[in-house]
Amino acid sequence: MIPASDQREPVIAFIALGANLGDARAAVVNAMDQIAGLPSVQLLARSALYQTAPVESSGADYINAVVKVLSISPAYSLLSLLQNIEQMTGRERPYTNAPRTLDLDLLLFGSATIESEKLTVPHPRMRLRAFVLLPLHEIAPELVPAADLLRVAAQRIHKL
Ligand code: PH2
Ligand code: MG
Ligand code: MG
Repeated sequence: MIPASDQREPVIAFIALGANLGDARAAVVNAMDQIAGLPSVQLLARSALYQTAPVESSGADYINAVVKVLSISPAYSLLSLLQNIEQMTGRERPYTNAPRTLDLDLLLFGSATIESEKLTVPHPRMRLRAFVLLPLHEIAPELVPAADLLRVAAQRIHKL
């Protein structure tokens, strides 16, 4: 068994994108393009964009999406590549769940379960959030049980 941090084989991963500050739509589309351009990543699928009500957050509606990638970067390396892309948008973190120019969250990394201070995979709140589950369901329906979709049915979300 190879520890998740040492893997070099390609692994299928899912990344959630979100933004609600500045030109959120452009930020999410640009981020998808930047992820597609990472040398260690192959973009396999991208969901549509979704306009979503802030959940435990404030400010404007979010633009959300999910992408499916094949990564030869291990989970922590992929995480730091994603953080670099966030930083390029001028991401600031004044307080928890503050409105943001771009948020990139690693949802799933193959079958890995990772629990550390830096990274928790599967993402601990992904099954509670329509803004993750609906775009994920669009590109990987087998990963989203109908019961999960029912549970988030009251959250406002609109496919663009
Ligand atoms: N991200 C959060 C908190 N709340 N709400 C929406 N609609 N979309 C998000 O991406 C989002 C959120 C924390 O990262
Ligand atoms: Mg997030
Ligand atoms: Mg995040």
